Amino acid sequence: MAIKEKVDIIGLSGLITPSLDEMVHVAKEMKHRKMDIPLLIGGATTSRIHTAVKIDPEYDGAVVHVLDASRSVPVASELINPNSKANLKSKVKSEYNKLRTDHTSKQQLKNLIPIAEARKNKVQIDWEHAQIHKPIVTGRKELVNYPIEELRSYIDWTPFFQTWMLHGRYPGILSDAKVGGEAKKLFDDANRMLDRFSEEKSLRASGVFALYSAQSVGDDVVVTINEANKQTETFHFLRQQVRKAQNLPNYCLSDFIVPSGIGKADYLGLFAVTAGLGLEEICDRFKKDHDDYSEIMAKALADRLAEAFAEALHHKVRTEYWGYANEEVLSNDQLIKEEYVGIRPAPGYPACPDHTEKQLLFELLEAEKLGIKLTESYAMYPGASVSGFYFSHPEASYFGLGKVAKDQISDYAVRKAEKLEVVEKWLAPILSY
Ligand code: B12
Repeated sequence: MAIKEKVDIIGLSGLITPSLDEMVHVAKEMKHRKMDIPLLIGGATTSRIHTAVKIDPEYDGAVVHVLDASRSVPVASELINPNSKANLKSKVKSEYNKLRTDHTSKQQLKNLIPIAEARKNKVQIDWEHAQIHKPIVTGRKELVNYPIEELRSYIDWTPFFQTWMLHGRYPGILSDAKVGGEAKKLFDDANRMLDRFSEEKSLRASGVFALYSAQSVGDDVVVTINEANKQTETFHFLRQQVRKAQNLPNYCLSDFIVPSGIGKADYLGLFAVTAGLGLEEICDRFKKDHDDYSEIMAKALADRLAEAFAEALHHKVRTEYWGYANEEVLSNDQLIKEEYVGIRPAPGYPACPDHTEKQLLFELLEAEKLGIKLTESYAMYPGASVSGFYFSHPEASYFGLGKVAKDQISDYAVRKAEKLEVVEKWLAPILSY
């Protein structure tokens, strides 16, 4: 297509890790076809270092990582100007070459400890005395066509303005001297569109969650999905391997669930929500009217509602379905700041970067029944969807896994009964070898 249309530049955008591998594939394919069209790389999950180490070596044409869309105009102008194109290409190639060399020497210096040692330094929780709350509702529960009106109060508006490149915190941004006028107009338009979605029932939200009894077995968490026949399934987690300062543990999410030897029952929650049902049809209508503004607005609102739904459902689970925090009283601001007990890490986030764990999550939740699909590269469709786990222990906290070593990944592949190279492919950005 790009060759047929004689395009000047190809741009690739990556939101989640699996897109990174796809970008390497595209670069290889372009080389194979002896193309010379410059390749621009951008999006939340991309980085200069990944572009330099993984993508640039696969393509002889110019490969440029652009951090911010506003930078793409000057870079694109240089790349289409015959006088500056070659210069920029050789400048970036040599910059990336240096980054690759520095990266290799830094990798060798990384201060990682053996996984056996990291496991000994797990989070210490006094399980003997821990109060574990049995959920009021166990098993799987669907929430079909959840009212959008109820989700509105859970919206975190600050990222909404970031989508429109307006920086500042809500609600202050509405009266900001510089961007206040524009922010207010966007906010009013957004609320009018939300009113319309509710009236027409054109945008719909559905979700599902499940609460299962669970125990940790090493770095894994085993859930019993059928108490009668004792059918179990296992979620696999990774442990921090960087050498820690004294008294700081090497975290793993399994540390927040009762270990199997203690003889107590604990619980793990699973969830998937979407607020993107019907969005495609809404966007098609806007496209037909060449109304780009409304199309972007609809997508931005669906993303906000998905996040709001994740927040609202977590709130309901804590206070009603699981009920371990039934006396919780928090303002919306406190909810956004996550000042509640428990966490809801999502596969792909820094504490559990393995997107492939969504496979089992989706199977157990039967999320497809709600209209949420998992693509072959573990992205969710509709895009405005979130899925993850609920941990209830008061000491459960978010953390960044950081880099991990081969000893852990080899063991992880065995636990997942997966080929090492497959595991390495999906976890490429966190491998330190
Ligand atoms: C909003 C958001 C969401 C929304 C919307 C997602 C969507 N449909 O786009 C929701 C809530 C639905 C969501 C869900 C998920 N998310 Co999310 N999300 C974000 C967040 C907070 C902002 C992304 C965003 O839209 N930014 C605004 C846009 C405008 O910025 P941008 O994408 O970076 O693009 C800018 C530049 O990068 C550049 N650019 C982008 N592309 C290109 C291309 C070219 C060629 C050029 C030149 C420039 C360029 O231009 C833009 C403007 O400057 C990021 C964290 C972050 N701060 O980046 C996480 C983030 C992307 N999400 C993440 C994850 C893991 C997920 C989930 C998998 C979690 C889960 N298990 O549910 C799901 C996946 C959803 C799916 N459909 O599969 C991770 C990805 C990590 C990874 N390495 O894989 C991030 C980085 C958070 C984190 N720190 O861990 N997410």
